[in-house]
Amino acid sequence: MKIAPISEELFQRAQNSIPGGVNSPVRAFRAVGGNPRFMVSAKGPYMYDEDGNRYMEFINSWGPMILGHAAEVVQEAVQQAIPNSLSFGAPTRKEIEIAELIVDMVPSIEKVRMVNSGTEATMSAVRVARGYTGRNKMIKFEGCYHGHGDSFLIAAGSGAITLGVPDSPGVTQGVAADTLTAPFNDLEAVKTLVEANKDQVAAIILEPVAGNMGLVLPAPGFLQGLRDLCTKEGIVLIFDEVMTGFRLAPGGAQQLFGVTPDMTTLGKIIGGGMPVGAYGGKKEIMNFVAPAGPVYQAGTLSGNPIAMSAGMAMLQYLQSHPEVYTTLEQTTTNMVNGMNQNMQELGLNFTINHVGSMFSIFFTSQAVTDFESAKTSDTAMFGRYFNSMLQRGVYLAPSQYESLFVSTAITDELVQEYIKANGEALKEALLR
Ligand code: KE4
Repeated sequence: MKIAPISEELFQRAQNSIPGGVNSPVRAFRAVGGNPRFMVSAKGPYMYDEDGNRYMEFINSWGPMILGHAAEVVQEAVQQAIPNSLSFGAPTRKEIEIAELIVDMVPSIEKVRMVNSGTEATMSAVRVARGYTGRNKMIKFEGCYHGHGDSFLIAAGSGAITLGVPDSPGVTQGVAADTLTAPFNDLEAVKTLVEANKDQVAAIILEPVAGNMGLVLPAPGFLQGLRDLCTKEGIVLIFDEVMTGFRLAPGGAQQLFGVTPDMTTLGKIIGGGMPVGAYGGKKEIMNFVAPAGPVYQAGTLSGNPIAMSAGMAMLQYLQSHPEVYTTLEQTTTNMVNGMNQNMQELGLNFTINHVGSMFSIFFTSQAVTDFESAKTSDTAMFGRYFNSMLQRGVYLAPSQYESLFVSTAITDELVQEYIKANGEALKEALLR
């Protein structure tokens, strides 16, 4: 039984000085019950909490740790950069080098601007799309999450679902009026919205593989249909690859599915664990960004040398080791096969969605293809399952509406350990 008295005490103390005791809502375990574990270190496949408990983990810091925690290649790059000061607020060679690498790796990107989070990336990309087209409206998809920018907190995914406040207070009616939503994978609904708002839609933004309602794949033809619609209507197609970028392939989901957006937003892996986001796309669009063009966007720590060192090391490794992606696909497939075997033995037919090194178990027997079907999941049972896995030393995302991530640190032996824990936890979750 993994008890965590120090984490319990720290969580009580944290709530006196930090809203909800955490610096990002989903970390608070509100969706699964119990109190969060306070971590002190992590290495490879493991995280270690204040009470000395060890967890094999599948959050990967919500994506960045694709090579496992404290990967040597990233650690060394940061350690070499630190003596040269942490930030200049002036241009550096390293920013050019990482921009050239991103242009080389991501099919849609001809020019790229570094920022400090995925939220900054998506906020900026939509502003640029509006400035470039002179139009105001944006179409997003129910259950997709693009960070906490006002325009996106409409039928948002991730923590917004967990908190049960899909339309967050503080988002004005004016802002909400310019955000249109459609069900994920429903191309006809998008066409109807575009027709009803002729020449008013600046951008369609989506996660090409949705990870924030749990993992939901694009239906065959959906991405290409959006691509064709945007080309026909002069709408900027934005792939939010904050989660899928460098995760599903060196060139992200757009490389995997062979559909090229006009703009791409990036985060997570691009910083190797440091706070980095980026947005980029066609030159003719990106040349609208200040100071090259009139659309303003700025950031004190954008492109800072430590974050660039971490990100550069991570991306260079991934570009020069493409075998990482086949390894991760095989490891994750083995995990999924083991889970399906467990469910067969227990007479369960919950839905597992999987692509590359991302997967989700939905506690529903329905196919999960959009937000509505994802919400048929039994979140109470998920909460019991989550806590049973935690007690077995397996740390999962504390919400049904999140994806899980596999790192290269997960060995065949750990796959077997995971499958064993999964079987026991499913059985236990059924009983209570
Ligand atoms: P950040 O501002 O959290 O760096 O990125 C926002 C964002 C944008 N786009 C996509 C597709 C994302 O997945 C995210 C952030 N993802 C969540 C996990 N579902 C971050 C975890 C959290 O909010 O603590």
